[in-house]
Amino acid sequence: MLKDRFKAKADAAAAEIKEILKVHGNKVIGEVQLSQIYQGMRGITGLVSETSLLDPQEGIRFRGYTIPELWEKLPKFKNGSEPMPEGLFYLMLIGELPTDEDVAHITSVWQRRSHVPSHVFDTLDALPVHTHPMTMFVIGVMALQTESYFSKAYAKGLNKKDYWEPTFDDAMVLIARLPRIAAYIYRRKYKNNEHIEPNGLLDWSGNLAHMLGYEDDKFKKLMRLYMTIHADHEGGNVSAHATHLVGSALADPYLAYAAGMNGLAGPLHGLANQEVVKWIFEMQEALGTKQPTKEQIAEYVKKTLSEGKVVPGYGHAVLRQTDPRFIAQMAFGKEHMPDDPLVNTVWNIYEVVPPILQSLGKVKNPWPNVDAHSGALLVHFGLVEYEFYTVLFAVSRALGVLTSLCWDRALGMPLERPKSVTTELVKRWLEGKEQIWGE
Ligand code: NMX
Ligand code: MLT
Repeated sequence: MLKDRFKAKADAAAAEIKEILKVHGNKVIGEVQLSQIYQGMRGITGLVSETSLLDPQEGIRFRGYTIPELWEKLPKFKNGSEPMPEGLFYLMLIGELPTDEDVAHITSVWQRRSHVPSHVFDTLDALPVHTHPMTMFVIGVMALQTESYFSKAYAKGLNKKDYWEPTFDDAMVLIARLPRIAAYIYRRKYKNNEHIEPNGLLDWSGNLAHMLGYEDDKFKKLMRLYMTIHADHEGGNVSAHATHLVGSALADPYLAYAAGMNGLAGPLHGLANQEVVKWIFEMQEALGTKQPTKEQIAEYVKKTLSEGKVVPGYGHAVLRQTDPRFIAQMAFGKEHMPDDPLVNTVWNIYEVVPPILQSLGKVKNPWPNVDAHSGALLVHFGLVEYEFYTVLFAVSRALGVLTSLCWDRALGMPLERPKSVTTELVKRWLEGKEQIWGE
């Protein structure tokens, strides 16, 4: 059973970590500079997240595998070339590549557990239709929190050693139900409230595409790609970190995941995927053309910067190269829609923006991130409602942050509570009048 396999892996890892800490617990990792505590804690190693690791040059590795390696090694969708996010979930949870049977098992568990209780739809129906889809999404997740095994078990009295088990059960159920909630929001807001019943025979991503109303096999393929590449980006990104932080107070997985997704809804994080397409549409409008030249794009980028705005989809807090997730989407575009005008505009922007950002002399990474590309692929299939895009990111991100929460609970990770200081204390410390704790 998947649960037993996870528990065996987690017990072995916990014993190993205990031994590492016993012998090496006092070893110092890096040093913290004053500027770092004022500037977003950039570069401070302060978290453990087992599911993936980000290399600034190379990009993300999931349990040691790069995105191209995942394409080669994860089980593929039947008769297709694309791996299934179910396989990545298994890899992040267990730490080993799954077999076809492992993936089929997860698909079938998620199919069986996908029923969303009607009060969740009633809650969504009570919201004004102009509510942003990400706000609807986290409210939908919160309405579903009534189902939490963890909160019920904790209320009854739960031994610390057993925290992981209802967390695992919550993660499986929540992930299984998210496509239905996402699709309900989409159909309610954009498709006259005309809903599409789930198809219990489809895989997790295929069913999401189906319930959204996109039956093209290529769109389903895109959803499998999309759900795989957005799943995780080590532990320090806002959505993963917020989920971990809130989960560390033993908030149940619904509460913790919703907290993370509130962070994902920020324009410097996941909402950047909507901002990219909005920005391109505004550029097209301003220039009166669907296919601006590179010169026109360059002028528009400079105008954006002169207004004190960021160029959405570019830059990263850790990455220092083109995001391999951008490259994976570019490859999809080259294979399936090489002549699409919007996709070609995204590629022209990729040529134009980095030298301009570099010329500012302050942007640490002038290269595109995952969000620079994703919207254009969705527009190609007719999914033009860009405010919805971050909801798709959120469905995928559940795979990473919830497997991490299972690990947090199985390893007995404690309450997260770093020390903060005041500027008054910093000033006294600089004058040598006061010590800062931990020096
Ligand atoms: N356009 C204009 N200016 C930028 C950009 C950009 N794309 N990226 C960084 N800068 C500026 C940044 O605002 C800062 O300016 P100032 O000193 O005046 O405050 C300066 O360059 C240094 O910032 P960095 O250290 O390079 O970047 P930081 O780690 O602070 O922030 C991001 C990282 C991702 C928040 C930033 O690059 C950004 O705002 N990008 C655009 C939004 C975006 O695409 N976010 C999505 C990230 C991926 N995701 O899905 O989460
Ligand atoms: C992510 O996928 O979470 C983003 O690239 C942001 C990050 O890693 O900080």
